[in-house]
Amino acid sequence: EKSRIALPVGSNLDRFIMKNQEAFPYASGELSQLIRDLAYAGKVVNREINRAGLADITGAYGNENVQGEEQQNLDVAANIRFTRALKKGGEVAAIISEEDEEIIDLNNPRSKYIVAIDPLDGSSNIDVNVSIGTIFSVYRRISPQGSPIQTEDVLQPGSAQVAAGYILYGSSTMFVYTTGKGVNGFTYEPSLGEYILSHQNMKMPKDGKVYSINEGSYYSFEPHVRDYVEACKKRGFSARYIGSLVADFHRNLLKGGIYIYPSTEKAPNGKLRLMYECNALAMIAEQAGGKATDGKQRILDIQPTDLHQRVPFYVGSTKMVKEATEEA
Ligand code: P6P
Repeated sequence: EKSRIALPVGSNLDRFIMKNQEAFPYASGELSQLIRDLAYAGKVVNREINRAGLADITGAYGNENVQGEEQQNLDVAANIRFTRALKKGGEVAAIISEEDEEIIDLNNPRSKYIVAIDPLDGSSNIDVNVSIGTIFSVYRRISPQGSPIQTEDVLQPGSAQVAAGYILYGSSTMFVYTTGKGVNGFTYEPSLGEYILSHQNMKMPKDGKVYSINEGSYYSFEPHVRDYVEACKKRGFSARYIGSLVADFHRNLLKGGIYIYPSTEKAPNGKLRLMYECNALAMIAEQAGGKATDGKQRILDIQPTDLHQRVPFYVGSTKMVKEATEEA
């Protein structure tokens, strides 16, 4: 559906949010403020990432996160920045994060929103100066405002998202998000401290010639995945796998392509997390005309059972996702 917002490219995120809010008559401004709070935290994290090489805060933190992964300093710093910004912003009641085993209750009982976030995905790439990203989903809480947070508030299917997006800390830093009326991309201009509207009403090509998958696990893929990889090679498609989900996803969104993290022997449910990686990118993909499944069902239809559950992830150009999964 064509984005309702028509602003000249070059407009900034604040003005876009304001116009977007006008487009939602019932909007009372809390979601707009929440998006601003995320965008602000993204500016702070962007600055810390750009200094990481010098400030010697990249080296492994010595702790492990709930995933058992070495926690990089920046992982921890980013989680603190986003949590603090959302708490101070006052619009979010609770957060689930890749970096925290349990639900983070922000003690904002009057707030009506829940955020699921991967503060810094691909953090193992920090030390080698490869692009990394923040991924976020926003839900409306189900239990009454003022009451304690319930599991039902945080384990909602992706189809219940009221907003989703990512920040890509790449050759330039971009803020890309949707509130269900199309996808819009903003490029950060550090000298102004502003996100400038650079990609209005983004659409993912229906087909593509780029496939992103870790072929190092080829022999532990399911047969239909091996068959699809072979088909891509026979057609001379380009293999592009950055090892950083947001970077691969963003390129495929712009140019067409498919990203696959399938079930493997080591990771029978794949590696990526439903709540704070797959759901957000699945909403962005669908809003841009693409597709996202776990190989059998629409990602956004999956009823979560655990904060940190993994799902196989096929996301990108509709024609490619259909062909790569078991759909005819
Ligand atoms: P592998 C990074 O750790 C990440 O979560 C994604 O950003 C990336 O696409 C994937 O995992 C890489 O995983 O197993 O291929 O190294």
